[in-house]
Amino acid sequence: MASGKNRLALVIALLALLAGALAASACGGGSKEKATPAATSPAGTPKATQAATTPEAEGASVEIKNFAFEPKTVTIKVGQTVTWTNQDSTTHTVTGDGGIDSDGLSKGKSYSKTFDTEGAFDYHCSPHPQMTGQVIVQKSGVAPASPGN
Ligand SMILES: [Cu+2]
Repeated sequence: MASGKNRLALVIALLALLAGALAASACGGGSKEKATPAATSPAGTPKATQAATTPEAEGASVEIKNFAFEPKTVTIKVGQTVTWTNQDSTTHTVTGDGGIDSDGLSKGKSYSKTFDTEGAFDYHCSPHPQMTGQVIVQKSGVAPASPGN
């Protein structure tokens, strides 16, 4: 059976030819294997841990309402600001220690004071001395460097 053997040889030859052609076309494409190692550097860590708290941006608010300061006592840090707002129809003042000294506040008016010294500062309303309050200023842990001091 020489014909069968010949056919087998022909098939093999054809397959070899095909494989050769495929290999040639693949290599001809110039597809070089890129073995460049990816340089993974950990230097790109995001700096999201920076302190976003600025003491100057915070403080306290006090309402003057029904002949009283509400809240009666506020606690802030050095460098922070207290703002009083009069809700009464009667004119009140904010007068006291530590430079607390407002003009007469008619309804809706407000007075702000920034405290740069730690301590407890009592205040009252001039026309109504029974109205009292207190601002407690605590030392700030991260006081910004002020060359003036
Ligand atoms: Cu008053």
